[in-house]
Amino acid sequence: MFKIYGDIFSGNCYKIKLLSDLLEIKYEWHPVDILKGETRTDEFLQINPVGAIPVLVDTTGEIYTESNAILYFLGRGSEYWPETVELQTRVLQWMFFEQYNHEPNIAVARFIERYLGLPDERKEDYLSKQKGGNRALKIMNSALSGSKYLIGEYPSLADISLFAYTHVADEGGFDLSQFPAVQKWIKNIKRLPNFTGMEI
Ligand SMILES: N[C@@H](CCC(=O)N[C@@H](CS)C(=O)NCC(=O)O)C(=O)O
Repeated sequence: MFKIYGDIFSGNCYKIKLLSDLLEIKYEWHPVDILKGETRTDEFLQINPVGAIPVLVDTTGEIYTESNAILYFLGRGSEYWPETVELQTRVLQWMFFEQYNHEPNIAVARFIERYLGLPDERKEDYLSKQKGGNRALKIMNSALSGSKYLIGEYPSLADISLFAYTHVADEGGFDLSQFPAVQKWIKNIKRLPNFTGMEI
């Protein structure tokens, strides 16, 4: 059985759990508390020198890090990874967008609010993330106004990757009611067979 090291309320970790559940892949969940510094212990750094979760350990003991790379590892060959190189490239395009334009704004604002309780010394940082986060949501909303999922009429790894932090973006101060196509897409993903939320 695979081992997943993660924090279920972290979108980067939850996306691995969600895809595993959708595909009925069995795993053992190993909780890691980032606020207690558990990603920076010598023991953890042996597993991932970057000092971050999620981490996936496969049945042979091989270690994989970076959430979107792990999605690829688990999802290639499934209905969430399209067959043509053109569509595969579109999926990757959205997954890189997630890590560069979306997550650094939305996940960080949410971390400051939900995990740290929006302390005064982080308020400026928090507010600076709103513009970029709203811009990322606007781009998604525009794409989703023309199709049911990000790359067309079927869900892909791009949707799983971006769903993780988007569906809880309100916890970082983002108003999803401004993005109706994104809200509809969230509902569609929640209706996928075997969908599970941020609970373990
Ligand atoms: N690009 C990485 C980001 C991983 C990441 O930043 N993980 C956070 C939790 S969401 C973490 O482990 N932070 C703890 C730390 O930096 O010590 C991925 O997609 O997996």
